[in-house]
Amino acid sequence: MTGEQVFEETIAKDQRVEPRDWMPDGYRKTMIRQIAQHAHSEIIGMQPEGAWITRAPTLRRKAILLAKVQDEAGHGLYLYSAAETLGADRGDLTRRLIDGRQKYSSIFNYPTLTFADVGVIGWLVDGAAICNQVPLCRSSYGPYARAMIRICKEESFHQRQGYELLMTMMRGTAAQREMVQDATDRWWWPSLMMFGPPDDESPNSAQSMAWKIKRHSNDDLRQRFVDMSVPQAEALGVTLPDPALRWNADREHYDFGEIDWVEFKRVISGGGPMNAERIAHRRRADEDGAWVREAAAAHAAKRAKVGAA
Ligand code: FAQ
Repeated sequence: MTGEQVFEETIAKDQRVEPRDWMPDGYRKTMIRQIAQHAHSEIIGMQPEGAWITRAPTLRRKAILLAKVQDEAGHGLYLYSAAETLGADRGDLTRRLIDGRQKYSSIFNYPTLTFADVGVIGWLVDGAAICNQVPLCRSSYGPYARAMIRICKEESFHQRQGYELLMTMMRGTAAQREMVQDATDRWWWPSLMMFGPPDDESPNSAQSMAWKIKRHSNDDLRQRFVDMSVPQAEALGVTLPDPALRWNADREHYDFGEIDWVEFKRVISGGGPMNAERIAHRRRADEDGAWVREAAAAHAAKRAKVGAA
């Protein structure tokens, strides 16, 4: 059998493609694109919540938040390693991010204005991430699918910590309840955008689904997330900011209003409220870390020389 036939059979049989296997160039390119965007999202995604670490209201909340943000860093590094199994270079991927040649999730281009945002990010953003990523545990590329298993377990903890934080605030003062409602109002629509453009405007979906990289369409996962979130909002006592949101007994799903796709396009092309700041911060961190990478490389070269002698 040719490499191509083996690849086709692997996909047809729902088995995993592994790094040394033959794969079409397009498959490799798509996987590098998706994994890199995902890794960049985790790394840039440290910033909105990271901004609250020094201002967390109690030691307990600070410890939880610190652990969560560290987890995001871990996910990013884990995913860059998965991209490296496809021949990508980590430094090159970082440069592409900083130069605006590769994307990261639109959601991280919004500001975190109060501590309630930390709770709402856990509830809605991690909630959406889980919804999108659980099916990716069955994605056809082995290293990515396996990375997703661990990442999803940690995202579940993140989602619960967010929801628990919001529950606590909702039991607090009227001002705290208002903060939770305000944060929900600001994050709800951007969370729905995390699932990507509508199916009929998603250029990558058909091929990615044929290759079993994606298991469900953008719209199907978005609907799943809406259905999951409505009862959670009710239990919490907040209103989701969508007057069109209502149960549709025929479809057995919630109907919801029109997403502002103009805003989505603006944010993914660099025009969101925090795009410039997020990238500037990442660039600064990269420049500040240059000496560490140089020192590590020099040390490794020295050791290799000693080893060779
Ligand atoms: N933002 O043809 P499609 C997290 C791009 S969770 C920015 O539908 P595809 C955890 C798309 O890349 C967030 N760009 O694309 C966390 C494509 O661009 P290109 C990360 C978006 O790939 C929580 C173009 O639009 N999760 O970080 C977005 O088939 C809390 C056309 O779109 C993942 O990355 C968007 N929202 O489907 C961390 C999950 N949507 O390169 C910290 C893995 C679409 O062709 C705190 N990724 N685009 O120019 C996926 O499942 C998919 O890549 C989709 C997009 C569903 C995101």
